[in-house]
Amino acid sequence: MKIAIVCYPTFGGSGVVATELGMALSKRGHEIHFITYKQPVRLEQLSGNIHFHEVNVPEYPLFHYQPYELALSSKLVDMVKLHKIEMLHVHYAIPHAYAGYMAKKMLEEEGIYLPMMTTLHGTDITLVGNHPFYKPAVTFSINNSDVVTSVSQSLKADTMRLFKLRKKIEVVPNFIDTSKYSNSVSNCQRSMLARGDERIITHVSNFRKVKRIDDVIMIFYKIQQEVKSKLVMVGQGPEREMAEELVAELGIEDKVLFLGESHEIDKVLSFSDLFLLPSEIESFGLAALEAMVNGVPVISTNTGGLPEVNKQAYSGFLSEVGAIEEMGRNAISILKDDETLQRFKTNAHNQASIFDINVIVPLYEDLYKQALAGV
Ligand code: GMT
Repeated sequence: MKIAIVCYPTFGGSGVVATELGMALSKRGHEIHFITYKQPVRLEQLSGNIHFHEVNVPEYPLFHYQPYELALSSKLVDMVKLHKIEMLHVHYAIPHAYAGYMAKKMLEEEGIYLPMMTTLHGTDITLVGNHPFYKPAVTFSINNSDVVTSVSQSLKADTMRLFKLRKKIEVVPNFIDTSKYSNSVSNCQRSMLARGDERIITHVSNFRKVKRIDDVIMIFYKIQQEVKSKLVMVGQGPEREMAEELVAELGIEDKVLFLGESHEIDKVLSFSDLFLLPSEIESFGLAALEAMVNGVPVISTNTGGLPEVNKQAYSGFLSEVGAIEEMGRNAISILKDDETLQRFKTNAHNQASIFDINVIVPLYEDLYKQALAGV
């Protein structure tokens, strides 16, 4: 199949899922066209059947806001005609489903049928999409997609609750390539982050409010009082400054490392003993899955899709949002001895394999086939 993928090309979960999906589909023989404003960060190489088409939005002084949707829908029309693309898959409803629908309509005028799949990732529904400023347009573009998928049962339920939809939603969870996981940790590289007798606790996110970065720091504060440990913070975003200030206030600067955005997340995770994800909202929690595949147990909240990913007292523990004390205690109970930690690590890896790329990607392929057949 010739498939166009529209996504955000940044470090965010939806862009990562879209990129990994495109790369996996290309390995399965499909021709993939990424159409976005920058080459996606995780797009390793542009091979014979992976293409990237940049959407340019020229600055024009009359416009207070540059019309990205217009440029994207025009680019889609051109690329579909040029490369004879058969299927459009947009990730994150805003504004991609809206632009995709416009492209679909323009192509229809020329007698070209382009089925569109919209994958809902989370904040496009729960935070941004639900805002009254966007809601009518988001409702319209979901209802006019040929196939709609969500990344968890929880996000499906939220979407049905928040929007008036006549469209069926298929659940296709986030996935992970378990074959990429390596069990070998070099002590030399690990020692750059922590001493041999210290546990490594990790958090990876875009440091937005919804990730409750202050809770991450406070949970770690509890842990380090009882367990020799270091906290490794990976990512960048609006809450980083606040986090650094809180770390200084608590006097634990020598125990917390801020690495910023990194292309070596798997390496950091392979050294890690525990992952913290105390989010306010999380439609799935790809970061938790990436930790688990590396054999890292997860302390998370029980919000959104997290209970579909992290299993209580097996791959980690789940608590109410803001339950810092409990999350700290649960973390210590995993870290306290090597035997318990090893058991949780093995469980975490086993739990991740449920979401293996070879199980999930065929679900998307089946839906593409149905859309092409007009089912
Ligand atoms: O919150 C993020 O890390 C970014 C965000 C995005 O839209 O890129 O991630 C969302 O999509 C991911 C991939 O489907 C999910 O795993 C994340 O749980 C979801 N984030 C939220 O719901 C807050």
